[in-house]
Amino acid sequence: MDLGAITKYSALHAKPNGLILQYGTAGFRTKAEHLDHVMFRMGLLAVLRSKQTKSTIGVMVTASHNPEEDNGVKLVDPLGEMLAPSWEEHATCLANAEEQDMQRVLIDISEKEAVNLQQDAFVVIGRDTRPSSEKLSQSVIDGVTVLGGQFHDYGLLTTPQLHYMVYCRNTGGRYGKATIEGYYQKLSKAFVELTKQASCSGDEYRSLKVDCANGIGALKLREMEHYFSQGLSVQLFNDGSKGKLNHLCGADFVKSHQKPPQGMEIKSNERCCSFDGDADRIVYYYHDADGHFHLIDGDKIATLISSFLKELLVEIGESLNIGVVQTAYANGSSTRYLEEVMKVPVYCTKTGVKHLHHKAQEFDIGVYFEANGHGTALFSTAVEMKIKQSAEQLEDKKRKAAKMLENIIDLFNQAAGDAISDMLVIEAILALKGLTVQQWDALYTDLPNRQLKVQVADRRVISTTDAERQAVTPPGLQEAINDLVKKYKLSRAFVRPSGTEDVVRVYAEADSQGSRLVVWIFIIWPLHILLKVCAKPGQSTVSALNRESGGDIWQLSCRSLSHLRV
Ligand code: 16G
Ligand code: MG
Repeated sequence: MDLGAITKYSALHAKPNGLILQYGTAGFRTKAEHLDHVMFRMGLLAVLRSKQTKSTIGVMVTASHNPEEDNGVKLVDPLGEMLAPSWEEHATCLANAEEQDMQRVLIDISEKEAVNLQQDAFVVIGRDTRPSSEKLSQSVIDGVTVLGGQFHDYGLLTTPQLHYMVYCRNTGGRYGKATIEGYYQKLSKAFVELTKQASCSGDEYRSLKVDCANGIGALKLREMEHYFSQGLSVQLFNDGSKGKLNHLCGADFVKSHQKPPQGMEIKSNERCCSFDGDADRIVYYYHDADGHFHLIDGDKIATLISSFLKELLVEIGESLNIGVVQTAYANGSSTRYLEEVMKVPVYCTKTGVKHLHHKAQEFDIGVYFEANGHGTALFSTAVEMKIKQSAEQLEDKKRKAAKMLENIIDLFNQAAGDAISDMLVIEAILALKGLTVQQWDALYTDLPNRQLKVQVADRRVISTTDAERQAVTPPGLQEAINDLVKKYKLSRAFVRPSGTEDVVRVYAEADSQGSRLVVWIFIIWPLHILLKVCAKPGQSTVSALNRESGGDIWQLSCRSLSHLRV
């Protein structure tokens, strides 16, 4: 380690005084102008991680669905997974070390993790389309270089594409070729093979409108579309030619506002989808004949995928263990449908892809999705081998199903949830099953639900257990939620501190009887208590609520809270 060079270069990427950042659910994220030192230091850390694992490590510069002015960075571990938790702590320490402590922190990490500093290191880098991303990824490269690491800069990539590259490079090419061309070819070949087998290939199944959130997804889908155009024609909106990244568009906007993105014309019953800013999330939606908007979120995507996989397994005659992984945000109807109708076991983990991914690895086939549209399916190596054999050996009908499964396995990005790959999986399944978007939507009816975010003085006053479904502190909060929830059918509510923003998130759902009012009361009640405990100084409960709901809550809160005692 050339400590002199590190100190010299670090001074060119100086840390702003007093700035403390945390490696959160999906890495570091904040205003782009505060991130130069973090990028340089994550370049250093990636080299150490690469030396320790003797593998290629990825660094992605993106802030996903955050506003354009923000940016962020996350490290990708050898099998395309999120960084191991112990290294998240190292990342936080390194990012927050004062200039004069940097060397010591680097040495500490190397010693704690028994890093052989003589080992070679290789880092691959990708970035999204934010104006700040190019310069920030150059700072990552500075960090890699000063520690003697080799690197390959892929330039503009979606986040899941970078995960794919890392996975390919560390599995000797068995997973695929670590080039953008390799990614396009692998997915498109599987998709075209699958759609060739579809009996219904009318126009309805062939065309799809895609809102690209004015982000990297547009660029990459445009590059890729001619590879799969035999099976699907995509019409891109919010492609970055004029609008602002994630502004009034994209998967996060559509999911949280439960309305279509701006900049997209939707005719009734047309199938549409939205990516987020780095194209690792996808949600579908349509307008019915009466002009009502219908959102098809991650829960329904998981249901479609897992039921299709289960049907194929039955046809092949394989009894493999298949599980679905969700978070507390999964709509209660989806969980009931999966467990009771489809008889598929469902598991709940904390929010954040790393938790779901980890749980999904326990099954022969693990399908995981967050309601917000982030997810994929994982297949164990044993399953992949078994299906490959079946596709060669079984007799006709079974062979056809095994072949289909083989292609579906290739079509999933098993390194990370991937909007492009998920979109192609969904389109293939709809075409193969001859399902319209309305039929898919009708699998079950979502319980009415609401989500809210609230700023509090210190979100850490709230701690949770049971996969974030129960609040442990502040005292009294969970009891208040319980008291209220038990009065309404199929109702559920929870409060959790966000891992990506300085806010508290609140979720509630109940059956459709008096849905809107009931759901708002659910939210108002625990929040009322919550804000009494930890409101920002000078902020009144109602004004905070009112601001969050855009005024919607004011009248309701007056009426519905007047008879409740807090
Ligand atoms: C990040 C997470 C996502 C989570 C979201 C909200 C990854 C790759 N992404 O986008 O899983 O749902 O943050 O998290 O992990 P929050 O509610 O804790 O802010
Ligand atoms: Mg994202």
